[in-house]
Amino acid sequence: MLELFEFPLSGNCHKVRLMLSALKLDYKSTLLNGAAKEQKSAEFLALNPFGQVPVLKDGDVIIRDSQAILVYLARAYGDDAWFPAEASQAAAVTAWLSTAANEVVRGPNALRLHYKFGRAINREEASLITQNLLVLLNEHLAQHNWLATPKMSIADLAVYPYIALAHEGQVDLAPFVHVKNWLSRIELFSWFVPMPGIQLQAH
Ligand SMILES: N[C@@H](CCC(=O)N[C@@H](CS)C(=O)NCC(=O)O)C(=O)O
Repeated sequence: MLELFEFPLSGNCHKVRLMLSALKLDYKSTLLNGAAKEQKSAEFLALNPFGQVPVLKDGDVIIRDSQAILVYLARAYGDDAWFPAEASQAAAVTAWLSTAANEVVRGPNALRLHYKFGRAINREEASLITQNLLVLLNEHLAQHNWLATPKMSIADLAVYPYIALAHEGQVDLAPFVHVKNWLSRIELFSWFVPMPGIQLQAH
């Protein structure tokens, strides 16, 4: 059986939970105790030398990094729409996976770590990155239902959690109507699963 090593309050882990649910895959959830730094134990470092969750175990296959896990699940268990094989669409999806690992992490994710968990950050820089990202996302989503391709893909799941959790970093999404509508479209899927902190958009 698939095994997901995770923290309940991690948006990176939530991406994976969404994908597992969308693909109707059973899995064992192994919760790590972040306060006790269980992710830095020798046992866990053997799975991920970076000492971070999420990690997915599928038999002998061990994958670290939420974006990589989405790619793995799409290719191993999903249909082509999740991560298309066609070159330009694969590149478009990958560009948004990079955005999830870069601007989303340095912007809304950093602000949430600061305001919810007390992490020291450069607040001015994180706020600027967040505003730029939201303006860009809003303009893009004014023209497209989904981030990368005509159908929903792993690009949408990779970006979703930390935008949906942005209010925990004191970010107001009210001016970004198209972003809110996109969150709502994702939350309307029957397979959508919530996580603590996510306030569902009004439908
Ligand atoms: N690039 C990684 C980042 C993973 C990450 O930052 N994980 C956090 C939880 S969201 C973590 O494990 N933090 C604990 C630590 O770094 O010790 C991914 O996308 O999975």
